[in-house]
Amino acid sequence: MNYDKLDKRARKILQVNDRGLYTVPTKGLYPYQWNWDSAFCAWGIATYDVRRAWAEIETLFTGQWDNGMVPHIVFHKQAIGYFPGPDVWNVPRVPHTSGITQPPIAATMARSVYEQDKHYGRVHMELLYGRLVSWHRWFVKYRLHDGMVAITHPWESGRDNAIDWDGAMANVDGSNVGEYTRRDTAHVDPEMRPKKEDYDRYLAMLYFSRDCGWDEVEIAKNSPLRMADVGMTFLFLRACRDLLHLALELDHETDEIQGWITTLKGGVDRHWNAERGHYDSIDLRTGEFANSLSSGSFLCWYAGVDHPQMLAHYERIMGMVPFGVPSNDPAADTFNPKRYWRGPTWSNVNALIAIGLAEMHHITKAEELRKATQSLIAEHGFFEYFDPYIGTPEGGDNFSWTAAIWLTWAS
Ligand code: 9WN
Repeated sequence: MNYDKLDKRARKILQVNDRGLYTVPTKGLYPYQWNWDSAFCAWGIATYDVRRAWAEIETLFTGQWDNGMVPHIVFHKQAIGYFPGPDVWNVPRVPHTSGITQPPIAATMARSVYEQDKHYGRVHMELLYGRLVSWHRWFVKYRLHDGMVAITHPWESGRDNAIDWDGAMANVDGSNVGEYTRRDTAHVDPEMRPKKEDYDRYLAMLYFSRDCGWDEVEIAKNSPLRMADVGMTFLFLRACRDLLHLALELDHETDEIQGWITTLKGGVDRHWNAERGHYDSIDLRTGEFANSLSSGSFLCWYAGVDHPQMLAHYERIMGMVPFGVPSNDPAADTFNPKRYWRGPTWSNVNALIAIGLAEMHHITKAEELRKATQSLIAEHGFFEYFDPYIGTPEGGDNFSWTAAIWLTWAS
């Protein structure tokens, strides 16, 4: 396998998806700037152009709301092909944005970009730091429940149709959203995307929050779905640790961030589903565990959390599929190797899981996962996700975060 050629191909993908100061996840399917995609892109771009990597993150933060929230999509310019677009979200600000957030990995990725060239990055990091703190404060103020991070919409998790939300989604009424035309299924095989009944509910949740003026207090009380997302808690804990590191580096006060970390560690304990023996999401409307072992649970190591039972689950699951980590447990009856976050393997999640495993001294497992992901991309291309049984590519092609993951970790 010629890796030089693949490095070039990865850069080419990031360049083709470059819209000047931000990168779209892939042409057609996702024509705007997505939050955690951009953070991954910055990490990747920093391997060859640190200046452009800073621009990526800074452009994302042009979408930050006055209350600190960084939205999941920034609609810099009108584009065709995506639904729901800016007209549906109807957020009264410029640039137009969506009204929900996404996994807060920006502090983590900004730290990587900074470490690539500290001399050049110092001023950028100083300027970004306050914005990162205010986003994290927003999470702490509006989204922490017993130290766990709550989502109000599956899109916030970044793992849209994961099985974690099945129980809670069943309680969301999607019957009144009227007619609409999906665009995603025009780009990708509908078998690989969420079902119509999921989309109806996604829209019902969007309309609820929009119609109450994005009032987080009202959303916390009455929105149709509120889940403590195990993946978000782990990623936020990791990001707070990285923010703490940056605070020390820049000589800023650290008490507040240290307090968040302590609170989040308590949340991690709350996520433990003792009956099933793994970290799990919780439906905050009913207080019940989701009883789902999805890839979100395996982000524990990335947050600096180890547990022998999590390792045992990991070994069992990785023994069932040649191309893991599957986004759902292959032993679950909800498992589907094609449908998006209900089975397929995602290279970006693999990178985070493996980096966490290595940091927690599970070096061999981390390296095996890196090699497997490497061959998946080398043999099948820079796709959005892959079939964990046969490795076939799925979803969008020429995918930015897959290219970024190749450059930073997989190659
Ligand atoms: C909704 C862009 C995004 C990713 C998410 C992934 C998918 C969007 C969609 O694409 O979500 O945000 O329309 O399906 O689930 O993780 O950020 O790549």
